[in-house]
Order: sequence, then C-alpha cells, then structure tokens
Amino acid sequence: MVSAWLVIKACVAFAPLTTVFAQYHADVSKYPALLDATAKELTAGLENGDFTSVDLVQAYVGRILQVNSTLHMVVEINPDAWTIAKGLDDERANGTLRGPLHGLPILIKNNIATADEMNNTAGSWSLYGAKVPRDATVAAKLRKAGAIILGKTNLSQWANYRSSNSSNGWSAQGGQTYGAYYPGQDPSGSSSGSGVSSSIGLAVAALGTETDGSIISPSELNNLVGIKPTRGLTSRALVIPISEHQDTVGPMARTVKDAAYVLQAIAGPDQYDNYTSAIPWANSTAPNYVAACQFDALLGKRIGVPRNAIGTRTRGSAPIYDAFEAALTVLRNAGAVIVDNTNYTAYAQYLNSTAEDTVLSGDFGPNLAAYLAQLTYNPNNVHDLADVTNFTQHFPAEEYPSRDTAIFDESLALNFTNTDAQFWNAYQEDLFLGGEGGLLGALSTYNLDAVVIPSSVASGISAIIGGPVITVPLGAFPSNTTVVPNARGNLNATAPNIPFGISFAGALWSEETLIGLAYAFEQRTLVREKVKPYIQPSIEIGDVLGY
Ligand SMILES: *[C@@H]1O[C@H](CO)[C@@H](O)[C@H](O)[C@H]1NC(C)=O
Ligand SMILES: *[C@@H]1O[C@H](CO)[C@@H](O)[C@H](O)[C@H]1NC(C)=O
Ligand SMILES: *[C@@H]1O[C@H](CO)[C@@H](O)[C@H](O)[C@H]1NC(C)=O
Ligand SMILES: *[C@@H]1O[C@H](CO)[C@@H](O)[C@H](O)[C@H]1NC(C)=O
Ligand SMILES: *[C@@H]1O[C@H](CO)[C@@H](O)[C@H](O)[C@H]1NC(C)=O
Ligand SMILES: *[C@@H]1O[C@H](CO)[C@@H](O)[C@H](O)[C@H]1NC(C)=O
Ligand SMILES: *[C@@H]1O[C@H](CO)[C@@H](O)[C@H](O)[C@H]1NC(C)=O
Ligand SMILES: *[C@@H]1O[C@H](CO)[C@@H](O)[C@H](O)[C@H]1NC(C)=O
Ligand SMILES: *[C@@H]1O[C@H](CO)[C@@H](O)[C@H](O)[C@H]1NC(C)=O
Ligand SMILES: *[C@@H]1O[C@H](CO)[C@@H](O)[C@H](O)[C@H]1NC(C)=O
Ligand SMILES: *[C@@H]1O[C@H](CO)[C@@H](O)[C@H](O)[C@H]1NC(C)=O
Ligand SMILES: CC(=O)N[C@H]1CO[C@H](CO)[C@@H](O)[C@@H]1O
Repeated sequence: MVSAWLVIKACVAFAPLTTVFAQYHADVSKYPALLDATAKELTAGLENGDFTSVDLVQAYVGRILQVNSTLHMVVEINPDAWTIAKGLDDERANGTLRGPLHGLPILIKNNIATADEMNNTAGSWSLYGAKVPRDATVAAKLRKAGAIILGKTNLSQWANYRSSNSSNGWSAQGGQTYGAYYPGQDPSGSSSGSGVSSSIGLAVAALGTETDGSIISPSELNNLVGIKPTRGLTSRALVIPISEHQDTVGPMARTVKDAAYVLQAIAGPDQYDNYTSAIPWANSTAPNYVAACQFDALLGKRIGVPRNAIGTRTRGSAPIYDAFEAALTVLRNAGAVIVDNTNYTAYAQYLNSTAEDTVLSGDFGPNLAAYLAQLTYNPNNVHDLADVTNFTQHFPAEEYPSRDTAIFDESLALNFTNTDAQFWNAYQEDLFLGGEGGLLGALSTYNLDAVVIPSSVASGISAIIGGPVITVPLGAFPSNTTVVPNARGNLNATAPNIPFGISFAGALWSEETLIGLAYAFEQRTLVREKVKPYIQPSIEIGDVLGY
C-alpha cells in the first residue's frame, strides 16, 4: 500500500531535482553536508528542529536517483520510508526517543529480508516477488532502534557465490554497480552497493554481509569503515546464506563511531539463529561499542604485524605498503607497542588449503534450502540449490552462460553435506589454520591485543575461524597509477584515486577492543575526507526543506 501523502512526496523525488530545488540552495550550507554527515550531526539537526526525518528521507532518495543510473548501487527504495519517517518524527516531537539511530535512514544489502514491500533476492530473479514471514532479525533490530530502512543495495549476485567469471557488484536484478572514485571502478564485493551508497552519502550507513571479505573489501575500496563481526554476534536469521559457519552481518559507515552505533543496534542474541547463543556475556555486561571510541585507546596496546601474511610490496601495490609502514609509526606515536614478525606458523599451509571451499560448498546447499523453506510465497518454486541453478541457467536476464554457475555446480557436485565427517575434517582444518596455526596462535604467543594488516589481505584468516575484523581508510592510489581492468574486462580494478584501508583483527568477540584501536587511528589520520569521489549527488538537506 502506498499512501496518498507518499505519492506526493515520491512525485517530488522523481521530478528533475536540481531545477526544482534550485531556489532553495541559499540555505544549503546551514545543514550537514550529506557526503560526510555523521549520525551525531544529523541527530543534532533533528533535535534542533532544523529538519525532520522526512526531510532526510527526501534528500537521500533524491541523491540516490541522481546517481543510480550511473552507479546502479541501489536496487529498491522502500516505499514506506516516508511514513516510517513521519512516525519517528512524531515520536521525537512527543519525547519518545528510541536511541542514537532514531529517525536516521539506513540502506541494507539485498540479501537481508524485510517483511514489507521490498524484495529480497540476492540479485536473482528467482526470488523476485518472494515473501518472508517476518523481518530478518537485524532489520527488526534496526527498526526497533529507530532507524529507517531506506532501501536495498545491489550486490555481487548470491553474495559472489554463483559464478567463476562474473564481476564484483553485478546482479541480474540490479545490473552492474560501479564505485564512485574512478569511472568504471570495480566496487569490490559482495556488499558492493552498500559500500558505494555509504561512501557518497546516500544514507547514514549501510548493512553488508560477509562470508570472507564481503564487508571488509568493499569498505576498503569505497573509503569506508567496515566492521565484520564475530560470527554469532549478529543474527543471520532471514539473511540469504552462504555458510552458517562463516556468514556475518555488519555495518559499513563513514566513521568508526557511526559503525559502532549500527553494530550496537544489530548485535545480540536471537532465538532464530542459535549461533548467537555463543555470545559470551550476559545482557547486563554487553560491550558498549560507542563508548569504546576513545582517542587514547591505542595507549599500551600490543599490536602484532604478521609479516608472512601481509603479502609483498610490488610496483603496483607500493602505495598500500608504503602507507601501511607509515601507519605503524602513527600507531607507535599513539602509544601502541608494535610487535613485528608475529608470523602465522601454518600460513603456507593455509594458502595451499582447500578446506574453506569445502566448508562453504558443504554449507551452501542445506543452508540455502533452509532459507527457501521459510518463504511464505515462492513465486518460482525454487526449493533448493538444484532449482535455483536450473532457474539461473534458463532465465535470460541471469546472463547464463556468459556468467556461469561454476560455484553452484561445485556445491551440487559434492557427495557429502555439512553433517558428514569429510565436512567436519575440513572445518577442523580451518579452525587450526586460522587458530593455533594462524591468528589465535600469534595473539597468544606474542601476548597481543590485535594484529594490524593491509585490508586487502585481512579477511581470510579471520573468516575461517569466524573472527572479527575492522577496516579504516588508509589512503588512495596516486594519480600516476596505471589503470588495470578486472578479469572480466568490464571494470577498472586498479586506477588513480581508488581508496585502500588498514585492518585490525583480533580474537573472537574482541570488537570492543578493535573499535577502540580503529577509532584512535582514524582520529589521528582522518584519511577519508582527503579522498574525494569523482561523482557525487548534489542534493542537500537545504534543497528539500519545504516539500
Ligand atoms: C508518542 O508517539 C508515539 C508514536 O506516535 C506513541 O506511540 C506514544 O504513545 C506517544 N507518547 C506520548 C507520551 O504521547
Ligand atoms: C517487489 O517485487 C514486486 C514484483 O513481485 C514488484 O511489484 C515490487 O515493486 C517490488 N518492490 C519494490 C519496493 O520495488
Ligand atoms: C537503480 O538502477 C538499477 C540498474 O539500472 C535498477 O535496477 C534499479 O531499479 C534502480 N534503482 C532505483 C531505486 O531507481
Ligand atoms: C576505465 O578507465 C578507462 C581509462 O580512464 C576508461 O576509458 C574506461 O571507460 C573505464 N571503464 C569503464 C567501464 O568505465
Ligand atoms: C541450532 O539449530 C538447529 C536447527 O535449527 C539444530 O539442528 C542445531 O543442533 C542447533 N545448534 C545448537 C548449537 O543449538
Ligand atoms: C537478553 O536480551 C534479549 C533481547 O534484547 C532477550 O531476548 C533475552 O532474553 C535476554 N537474555 C537474558 C539472559 O536476559
Ligand atoms: C616472518 O615472515 C617474514 C616474511 O615472510 C620473514 O621475512 C621473517 O623472517 C619471518 N620472521 C619470523 C620470526 O619468522
Ligand atoms: C600443498 O598441497 C600439496 C598437495 O596437497 C602438498 O603436497 C604440499 O605439501 C602442500 N604444501 C604445504 C606447504 O602445505
Ligand atoms: C528447469 O527450468 C525450466 C525453465 O524454467 C523448466 O521448464 C524445467 O521444468 C526446469 N527443470 C527442472 C528439473 O526443474
Ligand atoms: C565421496 O567421494 C569420495 C571420493 O570420491 C569418497 O572417498 C567418499 O567416501 C565419498 N563420501 C560420501 C559421503 O559418499
Ligand atoms: C608514481 O610516482 C611516484 C612518485 O613520483 C613514483 O615513485 C612511482 O614509481 C610512480 N608510479 C608509477 C606506477 O609510475
Ligand atoms: C530497472 C532496470 O534498470 N533494470 C536493469 C537491471 O539490470 C539488468 C541487468 O543489467 C538490466 O537488464 C535491467 O534493465
């Protein structure tokens, strides 16, 4: 249902905005610039009555429509966003405040379900029109915290778990997402649209999901802070899965503190995802991720550099490695003890291992079937991976065989599932490679609070043990960088001005520590604001007031 009031608002949003709103430009500088606006700045404006949450929805939707035809980062806008915003404005007016996200718009990845007008498809037409029994728990938690779910972001289809030859950020439903820092920029993935949207100020923040790299990598390449939480800290209920052993949901935001606000809202136990029962604290002693944002958080912390796991400086990667070495000096100057050569003892074996492929492949079939079994309406009758594969291979917009189904096929070809001994052996191998032979071994041997690594190589070791990682902007490629295409040849994977990040990784459930380290680094460097997108929308809050 679309209210009449919404239709009026929507018409304004779809009008040629720059001309319609031109007369209001005088006021623009009074309000926080949306490219970088923080939750705190927006909340101050709402508190002062300078603007409303309805205005914020209007401004963000206007911005989305200004760039979507170029960047394809948002697949659907929530038609209820205006009425939800009005309700939250009314609550604020009468003194009901749900928390620090009250009345702030957030975008979510198109694999996180909502029980409303929006679809949840992982980018596949097979799920277009499907209905779920309730919101994904993380979406319900966002609503409870007062956030406005503004829309769904494009992604690498099936969270990059379909093809061997597709491109980051492409889905059949949403087309090809591009990054905003260079024409044709590979946005990375699979939370591509969440990365691009958050980076150019199309919401206060976005949710992504990660199995291995899908929050950290697009956060890094889109000049963002991304938190990939410990598996089990955030519920995956009604999130289209890859692997119960590795999947997580986490924030992608412009500042560490904003990411902390969002994580605080979505973390916690959930009866629908029993991995959350591993959360090791009682409600009353749950961490305060926002309070962890302290300028002196690096003081006295022991931070390892696992040299054998950070890759090597080449001519192409030199800017990343040079910035990384400079960052170690920043950390030292902030009072951290940098412990060098905290190598991972089994890293060569990890690089050689296929155990993670086995775990993901073994989980995917049963986990996908369990998601599909929950649908209350399943328009294409896809009940398992075989059905989805058949659909994908026959439905023209899925672009098969130009984009293949190699990863589906590999999972279908497994002659065992995630309850068999072969699966368990692979999972135990992962727990060793990332644990005693990897990150956890180094943390314990060298008595570390965390390790620091270039974000481009940060995800894998933590992914296989379900450990947390946070990435913070570190720099961008210089203007003399040679443009290099991706493997498919349809995106620019390396190019001038493409951002990169630095990551802190630690023990399971160590988000509070990692957020502190990241915040203290971010506040000393403030890299994000030095790197500017080549394209960004022009609509600001001042442009929409009065509509
Ligand atoms: C404030 O508004 C909300 C939402 O409209 C309503 O549920 C609540 O009862 C109101 N509270 C007061 C104190 O008026
Ligand atoms: C969801 O899909 C249906 C088709 O089943 C479509 O009519 C509807 O517009 C979509 N919702 C949104 C918010 O785009
Ligand atoms: C954004 O562009 C994509 C690709 O053309 C399209 O599928 C999607 O519907 C657009 N989203 C909105 C909100 O206009
Ligand atoms: C990639 O960059 C090159 C060089 O600037 C440009 O000509 C090309 O159009 C870009 N690719 C895409 C897909 O935009
Ligand atoms: C989690 O729930 C599933 C079914 O939903 C069950 O098979 C499994 O044993 C449960 N695991 C734990 C640790 O409770
Ligand atoms: C902790 O809080 C959650 C929801 O916030 C609730 O469902 C759960 O029962 C609480 N657990 C305890 C032990 O109080
Ligand atoms: C750690 O790894 C680096 C890079 O492979 C190597 O140069 C160094 O000797 C190793 N140090 C230790 C203590 O193993
Ligand atoms: C890599 O795998 C091959 C084949 O399984 C094995 O022979 C070799 O010893 C492995 N190397 C390492 C460093 O684990
Ligand atoms: C595969 O998909 C085609 C086209 O949608 C359909 O006609 C056929 O029945 C499907 N086959 C199976 C085995 O589901
Ligand atoms: C799967 O196949 C492998 C080798 O082909 C065999 O060793 C293994 O026992 C099979 N597992 C099951 C569960 O059938
Ligand atoms: C870019 O310029 C820097 C500084 O002049 C130089 O060190 C570097 O080698 C150049 N990079 C390339 C790819 O030409
Ligand atoms: C509405 C819209 O623009 N849909 C596009 C989504 O992406 C696919 C694949 O690129 C296009 O075929 C659709 O036209």
